[in-house]
Amino acid sequence: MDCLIKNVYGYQILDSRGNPTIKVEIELYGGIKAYASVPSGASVGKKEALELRDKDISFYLGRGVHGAISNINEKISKLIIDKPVIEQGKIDDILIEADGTENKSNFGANAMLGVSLACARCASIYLNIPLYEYLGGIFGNILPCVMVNIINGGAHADNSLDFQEFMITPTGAINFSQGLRMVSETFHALKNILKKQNEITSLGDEGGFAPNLKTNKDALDLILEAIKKAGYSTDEIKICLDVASSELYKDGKYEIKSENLTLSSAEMVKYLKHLCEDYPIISIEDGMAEDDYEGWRILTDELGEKCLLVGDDLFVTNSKLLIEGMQEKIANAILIKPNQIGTLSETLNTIQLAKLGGYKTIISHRSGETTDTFISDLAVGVNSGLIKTGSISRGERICKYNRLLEIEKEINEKNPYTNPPFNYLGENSFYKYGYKNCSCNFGCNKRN
Ligand code: 2PG
Ligand code: MG
Repeated sequence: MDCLIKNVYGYQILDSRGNPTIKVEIELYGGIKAYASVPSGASVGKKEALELRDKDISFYLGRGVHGAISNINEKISKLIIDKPVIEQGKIDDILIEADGTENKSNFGANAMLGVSLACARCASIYLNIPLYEYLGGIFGNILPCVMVNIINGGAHADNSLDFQEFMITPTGAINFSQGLRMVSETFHALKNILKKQNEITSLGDEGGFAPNLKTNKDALDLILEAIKKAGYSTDEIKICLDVASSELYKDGKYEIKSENLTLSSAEMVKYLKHLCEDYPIISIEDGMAEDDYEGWRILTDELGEKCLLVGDDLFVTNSKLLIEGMQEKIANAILIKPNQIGTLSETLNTIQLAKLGGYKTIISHRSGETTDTFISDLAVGVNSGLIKTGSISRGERICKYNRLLEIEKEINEKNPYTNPPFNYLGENSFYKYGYKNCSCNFGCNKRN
């Protein structure tokens, strides 16, 4: 049968930091071939599924992936050859069962994810439908609102900023492409401001600028200036943070080194609350450390009504941890990174659970990326409403935005009659949750 898997082949490529990662090719008896590549994080949550590395220091400083690749070519291939590629759930179940560990440490989550994603892409080609449609059917048609990282700090840059990501999000945009334009113009305005201040304009791992600013507030002030310079207001563009605070948490305290502060959980919440009062911040990711459940509780009580509180290290795309979080009533949104859990089916399961529990979902890249655009299709397919995939620079980030532009065009062509609501959550919602397709005479060019 044409849809049966004939061959599975894993091989090494490099990610955006120049470290080895995995690309997988799936070939069907019918002749179709498809590929998927696996990203890699720098600030990795303790409970993430295991990324299998060789640890041979003489080869790529221990970051080789030969072991994971031979698991694909010698073990996983035998398990799924001759299986129908359209049975994603069964394929993933086979991988999970044969791996047999809680954290995918046998095959490696990198090996499993490459195979899992390549199968989905192959199935979509076999069925002759776009990947987002394969994932979401005709129901998957909301373009996500972007959270764009324009200043990098923490583990992603060699500068003095404690917070890992300072992002902007175009809440005033009426469709995806207009939003992208707004953040691009702001990114370039920021570059000009930095140049004028003789600050370095070199880029961090995710393509945002990595200036040596004294405090986190200095970064926020610069962003406000850039928004204004680009001709927008803070009604139209808001700020999102990834504090990545597991990295700042030492012996039960949060160390904000740039400001010489050592804070208890309650004090850290106060610090974040003040930032939200002083700046148009609508989303805080990992505001508290992955183990600090009590801190998360205080944070959620204080800011849960006004701000997206996003669990990244806290939930690591793991449905069990998400359920625990829901029971504890902590956070109100989850970052979704497929390589944190290791298969597409488990990723979809966590997304579904989040939606049922009223938690918002943000599909996310990793800091070490490839030019694979799977997450763009995933964001539309599951109507995530939000995506974070780095800055408006560096090819491995831009390709995800460009894929979303393509999808936007395709959806517009298919359903030009659909009435585009401006904000799914009503006028008073504090953030934007995606765009339905928009007929362009409705106002997309309003700002021209
Ligand atoms: C994060 C991610 C992506 P990393 O913390 O959210 O921005 O970084 O891939 O290094 O974990
Ligand atoms: Mg994060």
